[in-house]
Amino acid sequence: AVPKAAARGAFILFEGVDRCGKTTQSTKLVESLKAAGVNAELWRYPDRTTEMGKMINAYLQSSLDMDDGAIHLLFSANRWEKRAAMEKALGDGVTLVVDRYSYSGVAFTAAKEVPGLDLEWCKAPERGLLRPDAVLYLDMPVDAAKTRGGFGEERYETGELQERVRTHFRVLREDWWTIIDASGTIDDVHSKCAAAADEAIQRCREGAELARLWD
Ligand code: 2DT
Repeated sequence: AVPKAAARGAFILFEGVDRCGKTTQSTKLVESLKAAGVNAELWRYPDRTTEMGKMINAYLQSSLDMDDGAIHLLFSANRWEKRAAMEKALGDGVTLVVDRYSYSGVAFTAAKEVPGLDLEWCKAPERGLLRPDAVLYLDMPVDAAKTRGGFGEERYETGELQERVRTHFRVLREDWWTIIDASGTIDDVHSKCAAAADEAIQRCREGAELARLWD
């Protein structure tokens, strides 16, 4: 008999405003998936380790200034440079848990309210990138996020900008996203994330195909 092709991994994305718990939850999800025998890896965007990522890092830390359109395209290019590697990993059966992606890219640049850089312009360079199998949107009011130790020192870490980011996430939201109230305990939020992740992994095992943005 012809051996059955191994199932592909699932692309599971965490999105949400700063300090909503994405990093904690994505780390915890990978640990629990691995403990359950799932081949899983944690990826994050921006990926600050590449040459483009180093420029993005310098921009976020304000040691480098850049035009708003140019930095937007650089964030996007930082996803494009990893696209083949993501596709390969998923094809090899690795489930990728990803901390931020194109939706952050669009929501943040659009929040700057620069004339000409509207949502449609921001979405265009993302077209053709892999579409996540699941988006776990950790929902939290900006005021509540702020009380979690306050925002840090990086560019974009102000309440006013984060409010506009949250508004844009609401516009970008699609009905297949999983919206999770991020104000619960770490364990509560985790169990909701784990349930949504299991469901996505199952769909991939059953043959769900990888799609592309913005299908
Ligand atoms: P963290 O590394 O703390 O998540 O912050 N951003 C991110 C963009 O403006 N565009 C993007 O495409 C992405 C992925 C969000 C990274 C900061 O960079 C912003 C916060």
